[in-house]
Amino acid sequence: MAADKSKQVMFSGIQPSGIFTLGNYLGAVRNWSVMQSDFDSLFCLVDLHAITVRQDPATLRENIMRGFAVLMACGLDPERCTLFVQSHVPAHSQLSWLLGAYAQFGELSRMTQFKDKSQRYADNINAALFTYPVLMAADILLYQAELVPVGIDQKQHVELTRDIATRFNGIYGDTFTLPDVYFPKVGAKIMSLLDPTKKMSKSDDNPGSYVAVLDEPDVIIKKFRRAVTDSEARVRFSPDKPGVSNLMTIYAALTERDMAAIEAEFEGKGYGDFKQAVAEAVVETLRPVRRRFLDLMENPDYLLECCHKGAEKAAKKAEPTLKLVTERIGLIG
Ligand code: AQP
Repeated sequence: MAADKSKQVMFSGIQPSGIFTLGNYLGAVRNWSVMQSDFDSLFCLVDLHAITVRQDPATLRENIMRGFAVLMACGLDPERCTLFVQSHVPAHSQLSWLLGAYAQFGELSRMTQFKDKSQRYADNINAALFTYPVLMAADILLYQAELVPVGIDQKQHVELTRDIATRFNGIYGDTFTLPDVYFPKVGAKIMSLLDPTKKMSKSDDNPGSYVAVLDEPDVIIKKFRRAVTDSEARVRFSPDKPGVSNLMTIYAALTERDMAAIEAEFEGKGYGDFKQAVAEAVVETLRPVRRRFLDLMENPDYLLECCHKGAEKAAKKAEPTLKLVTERIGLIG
């Protein structure tokens, strides 16, 4: 059903929330960039997901363009993958509505992200926040994706996608491919620099808790200097040292060293040297991303052209599944 039959289909998405964090980068976007040519890859800036939290229209517009530029700056190449904005392909919303009839209230109520976000945004627990996972299922199933590379926090949503697809296939016969989730070996859950028991999150009120992909080098160095560690003053990977272990994870993901090698490298050295080394590795990784981003933002016409071409490609790939689903359900064409 996918357009390019010679390769497996891979799909993933990210919200245009203004800031992309080092967590988004290591948990998701960097791997998308590395894997894009090995698959028939689709990557989507999920603006319809972003409106489940109240957005200022002018800021949202700007964040969508900036988000698209950051994805390209991180290495997503519109010639090698299908890179697009979710709302430009109406089939996502159409399939989401149809799939809503095959998702149960009980299973949606159990989604951790819904529980977290309805606490955080208690004055705006809207229906779309609740049905967010159904739209995510539509995003994935629309392209018959076999692989969904995400951070660990999205595992539950991919499992629900499989449950919805299995239910639909059980009623109407084979319609959807069941997607597998893919996590990076290191970096699937980067923790907050200030509270390493919490996920690094762009909506954290304290910007010191996250590194943004576009942070300036001196800001990054300062944030790592202030990162929470412990009083043992020994670089060691252990569950009872969440702060140090998180920094080691970041360093491991960027330098491709294992934990034993990192422990050996910093044997007898204090946390000051260690934090400096981690910060420098992050700065050097993000420096070219920032440079490419600034270049791309100089050329909004080119960005828009890439957006529209990506949407055209995605819409073509989406068409057969939407047609099949409407037929299976019994709607007339
Ligand atoms: N801390 C993280 N470590 C590893 N992976 C992460 N991801 C997010 N945070 C981390 C992965 O990034 C991809 C895109 O995420 P998203 O923008 O759709 O939203 P999110 O998961 O809700 O990310 P945030 O930063 O935590 O946003 P807010 O603060 O708005 O809730 C996903 O693959 C995600 O797993």
